[in-house]
Amino acid sequence: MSQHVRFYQTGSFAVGNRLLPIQARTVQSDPTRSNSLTSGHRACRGCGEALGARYVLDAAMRATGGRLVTVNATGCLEVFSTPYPETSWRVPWLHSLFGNAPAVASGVAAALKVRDRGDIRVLGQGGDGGTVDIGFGALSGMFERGDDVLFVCYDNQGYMNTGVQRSGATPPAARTSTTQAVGSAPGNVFGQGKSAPLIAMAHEIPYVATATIADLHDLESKVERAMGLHGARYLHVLVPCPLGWGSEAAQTIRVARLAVQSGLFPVFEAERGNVTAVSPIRHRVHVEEYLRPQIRFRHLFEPTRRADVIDGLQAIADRNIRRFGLLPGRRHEATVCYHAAGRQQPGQQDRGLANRTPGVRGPAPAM
Ligand SMILES: Cc1ncc(C[n+]2csc(CCOP(=O)(O)OP(=O)(O)O)c2C)c(N)n1
Ligand code: SF4
Repeated sequence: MSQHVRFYQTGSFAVGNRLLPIQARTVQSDPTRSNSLTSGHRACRGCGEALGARYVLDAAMRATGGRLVTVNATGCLEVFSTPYPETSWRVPWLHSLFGNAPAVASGVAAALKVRDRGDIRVLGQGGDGGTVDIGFGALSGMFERGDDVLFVCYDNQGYMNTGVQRSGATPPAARTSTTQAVGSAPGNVFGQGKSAPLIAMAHEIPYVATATIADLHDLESKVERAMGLHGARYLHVLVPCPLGWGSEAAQTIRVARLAVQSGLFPVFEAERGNVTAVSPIRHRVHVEEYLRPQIRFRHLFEPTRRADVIDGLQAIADRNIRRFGLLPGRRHEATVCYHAAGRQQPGQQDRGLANRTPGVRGPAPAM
C-alpha cells in the first residue's frame, strides 16, 4: 500500500538529500566528488569562506567533468590553503597577486583557447577586498571583453587576512580595525562602498548571481548553471567570518541565513543585466536579529541601544525587499534596469532552481 509522505520544512527549508532524486542531490553528497579543497588547511573554526570554496569548486569540477583550472587572489583562502610547501587543493590551482586574479584568469582562458583546449574551463576566486576593491579594474576588463571565466567573490565583508580592515563590501555601522566603534556615527559610514553584483550586471554579462553558504543546494546549482554558460560570469557568495564578524563558529550558517532573511543580502540571479530570479524571504526577521550575534555590531546595543543606526540598517533591508520583491505575494517596484540603449535582451525565466521566483527586476538597491 502506498503512503503519502508530507514534508514539513523548517529552518533552511532544505529537504534532506536522501529524500531527493539522485540527480537533484548535492555534489557534496556524492562520495566520488573531486574533494577539491581537502582537509588539513588552516582556516579558522567555522570559516564560511572555506565551506563556500569547497562547495563552489566541487560543483565546478562536476559541471566540467574535472576539466578546470582555478586562479586564486591573495587573501585568506589562499593563505590558509597553501602554506608552502603544503596545499589543500586537489585541482590545478594558481596563486596570483591580491589585485590581478581576474586578469590572470583571463590570460589562462586565452592561453587554453590558443592551444585549442577550450574544453578546459577557468574559475577565478578571491575575497571581497581582492574583488570589489583592488582587483576591480581587472574584473571589469574581464567582464567587458567577455572572457570565458567564472569569477567567484567570497564576500566576508572585510580584508580579513590582514587584520579585519574595511573593504568596499563592509556594511554600514560595522566595526572593523579601520572603522572603529567611536564617535556619534560609530563603525563604517553609511552611503559608501559598492555592490559588485550590480556593477557586474551593468556590464550585461551572461550571468551574475548572489548566494550564501546558508543554502548550499542553491550555491551548487548556481555554480553548475554558470559553468554551463560561456563568457564572463560572476558569482558573489556571502561567507560569514567568525574572526572578523565576532560571531560564534557554530553560528556561521545561521548568521548567513539571517542576512538573507533580514533582507540585507538579497539572493538573486541575473542574465544580461536583468534580474531573472530571486530567493524569496519565507521567514522575515528584523535586522536586529542578524546584528546581535556579531561583535562587529555590538556598539549598536551597548552601552545604549542605537535605534537611529539600527533603523538606518533596517531601511536598507526594506529597500532591498521592496526592490527585489523578496517577500512572496508582495508587489515589487518592477522596472527594467541596466540596459545600455539598444542592447536590451529579453528577460529569461527561472530554470527551476530551488527557492526562487522568476522575473523580479529592480533598480540599484543597497546591498
Ligand atoms: C597590492 C597588495 N596590497 C596589500 C596586500 C596585503 N594583503 C594581502 S591579503 C589582503 C586582504 C585580503 O582581503 P580579501 O580579498 O577581502 O580576502 P579575505 O582575506 O578577507 O578572504 C591584503 C590587504 C597585498 N598582498 N598586495
Ligand atoms: S579570518 Fe575569517 S575568512 Fe579568514 S580563515 Fe578566519 S574565519 Fe575564514
